[in-house]
Order: sequence, then structure tokens, then C-alpha cells
Amino acid sequence: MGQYGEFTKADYYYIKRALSLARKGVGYVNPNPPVGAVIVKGGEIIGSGYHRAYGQYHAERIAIMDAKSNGADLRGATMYVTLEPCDHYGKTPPCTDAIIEAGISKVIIATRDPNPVSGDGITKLRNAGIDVQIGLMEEEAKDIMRFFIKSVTKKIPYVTLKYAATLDGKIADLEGNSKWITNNMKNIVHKLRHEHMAILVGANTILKDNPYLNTRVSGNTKYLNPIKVVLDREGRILKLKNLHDLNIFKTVDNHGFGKVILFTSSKDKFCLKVSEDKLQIIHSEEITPEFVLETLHNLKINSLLVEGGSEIFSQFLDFADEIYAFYALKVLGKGLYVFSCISNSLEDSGKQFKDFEISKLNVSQDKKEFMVVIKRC
Ligand code: AOF
Ligand code: ZN
Repeated sequence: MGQYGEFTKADYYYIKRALSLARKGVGYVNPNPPVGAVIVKGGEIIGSGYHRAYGQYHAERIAIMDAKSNGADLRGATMYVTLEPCDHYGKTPPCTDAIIEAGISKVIIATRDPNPVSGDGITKLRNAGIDVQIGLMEEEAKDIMRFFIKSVTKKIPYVTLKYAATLDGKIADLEGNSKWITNNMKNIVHKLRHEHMAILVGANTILKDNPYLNTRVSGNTKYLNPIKVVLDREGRILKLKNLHDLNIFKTVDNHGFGKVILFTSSKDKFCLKVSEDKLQIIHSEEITPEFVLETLHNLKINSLLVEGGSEIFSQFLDFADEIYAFYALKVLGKGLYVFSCISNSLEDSGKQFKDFEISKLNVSQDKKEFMVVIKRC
């Protein structure tokens, strides 16, 4: 085997193109996977595409349609695709059929599909005489599809914790003010909100900050608004007379994106002036992270961005797959710690983080803030 193993340098080039196409779908295709495909014949790309939105055509069909619209003859062509083609009738017909019908003779796949409902696309293609190779840039493909893979295999959403802290790890001062800790890198936060299907906050955060929890971005980019999940054990938010005036209800869009799911243990009868398409209430005597995550999974939510506060961060740390920590060159001394409800020994903390590693470090343009991304490995 040469420098590139069983694959050639050209194979890497084309799968990288397919991976970049897949990335364009991130945030728009949830709870489905972002997938990209490129079709090559005679050393030239004759068609390409990616899955653009939930329920729409899969990447493979888009690439085939693209090649056809270019007048290309697909017979004998090679398809590079970031996920095993599906072999099921879901919202669209099987991609395997489209590949076989087109006369494509080779398919190079980055990673297998862990979703049992999508069938065994690889066997179907091989039985049709197509040469199938698997595993080209698999780690990158899995990373792009990590929300999908986690929810299909573990039956709970992918969990990301996000917080802004001072150098001494405080997320608020003694009065609970947290607004001015970090100011830069806001674009990253809004992108994170767009990428995840839902945001989680505690009642305190809503009562203290009245946040919008939507995506705001300058320029032409159109980001989707995530679902807002609120933990309100005692029903303190539900008791508000002006509940409907809260900013979280101002950012619900027509597709149900941005709606509020509120967990409460309160058995009080509330007089709510908010419609059901804006607010879904889930009652449970105990509101544990396990219960919240399983419930969200059953609601087809594949990813959750935990935005605080301190009690919620402490409860969800053990469930985190990824942490985005933003730090400012400020020190508060007295104040509220990020994980104020945890009292670990150094040894415990080492164990807690044994499966994590630092995957990214960014410094803001003004060099006053930095971001560290920590990922489960
Ligand atoms: C996608 N986009 O490009 C590919 C997918 O709900 P459906 O009918 O659209 O089917 C979704 C399943 O199809 C998905 O869970 C995955 O297993 C497979 N492949 N899905 O959304 C794509 N190639
Ligand atoms: Zn498909």
C-alpha cells in the first residue's frame, strides 16, 4: 500500500470536497445528518451536492440530479459520499436505487450509517455489482455528523456546555450580574445556537436576564432559531403574570423552531396566555438530567446547548460531550463559580475529565478574550 493506504491522493481530494459540502448543511438538517457527495468521471467533477434541509433530498440524489442537469453520462462514474447511502423509503426514496439506476460503478464512503432504519446500503450496492470502499476520512465525517451519531446510538442528544467566565472561573458577580463578562466572539455563540437543535437554561437565567436565546448574525447568513428548553422546577416562570411578554417567546418562528419547552414539577394550575405552539409544558415529579435528555430525544431533538446557569452547568457536566469556555481578562474574586454545586477533589476531577481533550484554542482579535473547546475523545 502506498502513502495514502488503500486510497489515492485524488480520493482524498474528492472526499474533502464532499466533506466541505456536508458542512454547509450543519444546523439546517437536524435531526438528520449533514451529508455531502461528489461524482467524478474521467478525473473531472461532473456533479455534486449536499443535504440542505430536513425532509429534503439526500446528498446522493442532489449530486446525481446536478450531474444530469449538466448533461453528464453517469455510467462508470465514481461517487464520493460522506455517509453510507440509505436503502429505505423515508421522506425520500432510497439513494441506493438512484445510484444503481444512474449506472455509477464505484462508491467511496467515509463512514457507515449507524441508523438501523436506513438499511444496509453497502450490501445493496455490492449486490448490484458496484465497487464499494469504506473509511476514507472517517473521523472527519463522524465529527461533522456527531449530533446524529450520538442520538442514533445513545438515544439522548449530544450535549455541549457553553459559558463565559472571568479568568478566575466566575460567571457572575455577587449580585448575579453576568452581562459584561465577554463581548467578543459573539459570532461563535450564535453559530453554536444555530448548529444545535435546542438551548437549555434554568429558570434563574430567564428571570434574571430575560434573554432572547435566538440566533443573531450580521450579513446575509440565515441562521435557524433553536428550541428553548427551560428547567422551572417550582414553576416560578409559569407564575409570572406577564409570562407572554418574556423575550424567549418573541423569537418563535413559523416552523416551530424557537419554541419553548418548559420542565416543571409544580402541580399548581397556571393561567397561561401563551399558545401551545409557542410553549410546551412537561410535568414530572423529578427533573433529572437523564429525564430531560431522554424526553428531548423522544421529541427528536439530537443536540442540546447548555447555556447555564451555575446549577444547570453542575448538573449537566457529566453528560457533556463538548465544552465551549470563553474567558475574559478579568478577575472577580468574589462571585458565582461556573460549577458552584460541584465539590470535587483534584483526583475526582482528573477522573471526570479523563475522556476529554482540548480540541481548540482561539484568541479574540483584541487579545482580551480567549476560547477553549474541550471535547470527549
Ligand atoms: C439525510 N441526508 O444526505 C443522507 C441521509 O428521514 P429521511 O427519510 O430523510 O432519512 C434520513 C436517514 O437517511 C438518515 O437518518 C440517514 O440514516 C440516511 N441518510 N439522511 O438526511 C442525507 N444520505
Ligand atoms: Zn438517502
